[in-house]
Amino acid sequence: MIELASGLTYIPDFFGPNEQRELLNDLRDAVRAAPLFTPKMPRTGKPFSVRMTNCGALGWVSDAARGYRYEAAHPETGAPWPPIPALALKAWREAGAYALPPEACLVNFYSADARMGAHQDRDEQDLAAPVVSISLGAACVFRFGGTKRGGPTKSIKLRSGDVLVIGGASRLCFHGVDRILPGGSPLIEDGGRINLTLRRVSPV
Ligand code: MD3
Ligand code: FE
Repeated sequence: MIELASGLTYIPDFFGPNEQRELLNDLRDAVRAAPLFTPKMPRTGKPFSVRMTNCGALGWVSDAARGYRYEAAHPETGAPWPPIPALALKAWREAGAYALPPEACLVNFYSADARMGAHQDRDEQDLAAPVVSISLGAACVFRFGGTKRGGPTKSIKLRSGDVLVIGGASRLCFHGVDRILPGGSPLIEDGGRINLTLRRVSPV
């Protein structure tokens, strides 16, 4: 376990290869039930380069008309989100160590050329709860800074099986994914990357 900043804990290789495969299999089931969609920026409607879906009681969605929000149903099928995979719940319990269970599990799919610009995650009303992030497949360059945009940043490589816990003073830090790195993990055939983030949404 490595404390990258106050409240930002990095746990390399939290999941071994067998658990990574089991989690990936559960995610294939989840995507069958809740197909990937492309979130759009509020107002402009500019598409994200990441495709996504969700598991859990609530899922994060975004479109031009209504912006960022959590919803109980898939934006295209109207169906409830599938359950959060058991191994993701294990990471929440063991690494997140928060008294209440997660309500949302965002599932981001990165193709080799996808990225995520610097942002804060503040659509959740319970900001006392940590966010637990799980990486699968290709490695990426993850960049994080402080709570003000434009301040100093650091970057680390996130690899398949790694877990990050973001809480405390880091909960509102700016962060993003600079790029996906080629040739790391055999887990996902086409060089893609998956990131899961487990979150509490409702106020306590
Ligand atoms: C720091 N995902 O879904 S995971 C996101 O790899 C997101 O897909 C990235 O940023 C990804 O919002 C980074 C690590 C992470 C996740 C949530 C955070 C870092 C965070 C929330 C607050 C602060
Ligand atoms: Fe984020």
